[in-house]
Amino acid sequence: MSQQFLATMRELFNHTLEQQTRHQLTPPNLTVAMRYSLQNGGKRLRPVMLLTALAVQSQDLVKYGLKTAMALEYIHTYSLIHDDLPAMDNDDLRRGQPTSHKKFGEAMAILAGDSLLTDAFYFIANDDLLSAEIKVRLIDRLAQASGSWGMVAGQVADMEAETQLVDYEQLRAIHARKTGALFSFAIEAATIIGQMDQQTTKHLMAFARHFGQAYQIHNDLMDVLGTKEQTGKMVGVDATHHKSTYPGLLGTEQAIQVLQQEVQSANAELVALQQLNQQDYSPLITLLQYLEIGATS
Ligand code: GRG
Repeated sequence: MSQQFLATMRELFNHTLEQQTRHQLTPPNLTVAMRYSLQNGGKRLRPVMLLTALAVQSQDLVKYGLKTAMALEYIHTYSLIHDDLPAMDNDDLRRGQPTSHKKFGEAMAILAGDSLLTDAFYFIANDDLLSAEIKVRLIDRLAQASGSWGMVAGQVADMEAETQLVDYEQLRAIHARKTGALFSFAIEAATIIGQMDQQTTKHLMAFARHFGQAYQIHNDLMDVLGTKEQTGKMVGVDATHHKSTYPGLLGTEQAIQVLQQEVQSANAELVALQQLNQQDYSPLITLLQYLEIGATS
């Protein structure tokens, strides 16, 4: 039932995205490169999380989250394109397909990423369904989550950790920003748009923080335990790139344990909310299934 619910949110999101990207007045080659990365099999976890958090509060709220969900997926997509570039992870495959720079060349990949990053803020600024006050808060929070206080800061720290030894707390701090910040924004945006109360916001934000850490541990573990077919990218590359990872630091067994603890903590926040608000949070609980070892889509 909840899986079905998540699928409905994903379809609604995909439909909205398709409408928007089809009508852009953008140079054709740039549109093709942007659409290639936007439309080639992303799981849509962040937008689905945002829309689902709204839907749990009230189905009527979902439409108010669509443009912000698009902005979030645009920023996530830009981050993947740039992360794959030769100057960063130098990956040839993403989602089982050639990466953007392999397909379109490095310059176009950089520019497609630049456009996705910039256009994200346009979507929120031009959302006719939201008040000016809410839009400014969303733009502020998204800028903080993605820029030099958030994802980019995490990416820099991750890069620097390739040549330094980091401890467990430092690793968590890196991934709270690199991977966690966009998941936190997904939930925070829902709390802002849905004007949720303080207690609900507190529990949901804690859920997002645990989810973000768990997502990174899962990602690291799949690089060690998964196959190219499961992950859609080359595996075993973290060790080759001297990345600081959870299995690298803790060993595989303990990394799995920490992953399970994070999933349990995320789950506990939603169970607490169910009791507090007498609402059904099971669609968000179902999102945690993505964090089972072997789960890829
Ligand atoms: C280049 C500024 C800049 C930042 C890059 C997020 C990131 C920062 C790099 C990606 C590295 C990575 C593989 C992180 C692990 C978590 C993660 C973001 C995985 C990919 O996200 P999914 O699984 O991707 O949601 P899909 O393909 O479903 O969209």
